[in-house]
Parts: sequence; C-alpha cells; structure tokens
Amino acid sequence: MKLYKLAKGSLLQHNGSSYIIDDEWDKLINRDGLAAYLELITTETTALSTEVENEHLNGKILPPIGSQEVWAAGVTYLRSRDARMEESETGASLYDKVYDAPRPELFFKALAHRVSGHKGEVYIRKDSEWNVPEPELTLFVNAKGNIQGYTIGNDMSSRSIEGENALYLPQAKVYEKSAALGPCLYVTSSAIPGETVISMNIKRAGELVFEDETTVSRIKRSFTELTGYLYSECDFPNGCFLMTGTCLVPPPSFTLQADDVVEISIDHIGTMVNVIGLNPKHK
Ligand code: DO4
Ligand code: MG
Repeated sequence: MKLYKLAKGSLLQHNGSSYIIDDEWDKLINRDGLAAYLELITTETTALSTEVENEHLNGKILPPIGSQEVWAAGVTYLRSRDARMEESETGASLYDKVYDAPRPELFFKALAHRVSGHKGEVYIRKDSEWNVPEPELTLFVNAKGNIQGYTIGNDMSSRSIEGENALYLPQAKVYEKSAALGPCLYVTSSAIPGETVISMNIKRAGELVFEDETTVSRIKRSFTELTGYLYSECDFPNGCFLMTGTCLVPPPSFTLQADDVVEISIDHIGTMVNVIGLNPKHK
C-alpha cells in the first residue's frame, strides 16, 4: 500500500484503487497496525475515479513527514565505508572501526522544515566543493518502535567538509534542504525483502552522468538492530524516520552541480526526483 501526503489529507493506493483519507498525518502514520487500519479503510471508503486520482498525484505531493525527527545511520554498507576511508586522511580508521563495531553510527539529520519532497529542490553548500546525494532506504518507525513503512531518502552530503575532519560531520550533513523524503510511505506488515533494488541516476543538461544500483541485502546490520540503538535512550512521541545508510557512492571525480537532476528508485516504493539547487541567499 502506498500512502501519499497531500496538502489536505492523504491518498492511499491499494490494489489498483485510490482512496482519500482525512485523518491527521502524524496520528495516522503513528498508529500501531497501520497496514491493517489502511486495509480496513479500503473496504469502507469509495474509491476515486482515475481522473481525480491523477489530479491528486500530478499535483503537489508533500514529503511523507509531519512532526517527526529524521535520523540517519552511517557506514552500513561496505561501499560507504570504503568511500569514506578514501576521502578522509585523518578519519579512515574511524570508518573501518564503526563498520565492525557492535554500536552503529547514528546521527540526527533533520526536522520537516529542512526536508524536500518528490520533485523538490535539494541544496549543495556554498562552502563545499565536493557534494553527493546519498540514496537510502528510509524506515518509518512509530512511537512504540515498530517499523510501519518505508520511503526513499536522500542524505545530501558534503564529502569535502566531512573528509577534512570527521568532527565536521554535522556541517557536512545538516543545512537547508539537505534531506529529501518521498514520494510516498510504502506501508506493509511484512519486512521489505533483501532483493529489493535501490538505484540512482544523475543527469546533467539531460545527459546521464552517473548510474548505479544494488540491493538492500548488502546492508551490514538489521533494521531492528538500528532502531533498537536509536530507541534505547530516545523517545519519539510521533515516531521517527531513519535513513539506513548509503549503498551507492559516485566515484571521487564526481561532484554535483546546480540544476543536476537526481533520480532515486527503490522497488515497491517508487521513484523520487530532486533537482540540485543553491540556497538563494548565496546567489
Ligand atoms: O560517517 C559518515 C556518514 C555516513 C553516511 O551518511 C552513510 O553511510 O550513509
Ligand atoms: Mg548517509
């Protein structure tokens, strides 16, 4: 089931039909047994006509977040560990150690006001010369710590700032429009399968400049391990989004430029498209 956040209410897609739900977003997604609740709604609500469904989906789709925090896990795939060891002269052994350590790397990424949605802009920093998108399967975990659904995340990162000194990580990771979530919340009562494909392509002036893909099965840690550490000393009354780490990293010669178009697809969820921009206060 796919749940899209609209300017007013949400749109649920299930078995080829769509339904409008009026429930308040935070309350809706945070309820335990969300999949069963949504399934019940489909039996009690009249489905939309295709015309009305298309009007909604071609209009403004908001990122699937309300008042939740967005957190991110790091160095959960070998590809991320290797890229970070290459970029950092001083911190190489940190990445190596955290990849193998029992405790995962978890960091605070954003609140909703810094999060873009499908077709929205994400920014690169003015003081960073090496910038990449990080495509990440993102969990929505409710207040009780149960994974209720999945969405696509982009953990925009400055590799030059992070590479200069690992203590600069928050500046490499947290700035205006440094995160994107979308296009929907994929709600399921079963775990997303390991063979789920994550792919990313980047276009510049219409030309493909990067493309790659992998599967979720290459992750080093389980999702319950990541959420267990995150929830062990923090409460999230409205639930929380957790980006699970990047599995694809463009080569060192690559950096993003303004107007590049980043397309991230994850099986079952869909495709999120973002355009790279600069904070207008620097233009
Ligand atoms: O350790 C730095 C950040 C790691 C990260 O964001 C990732 O692996 O996705
Ligand atoms: Mg990341």
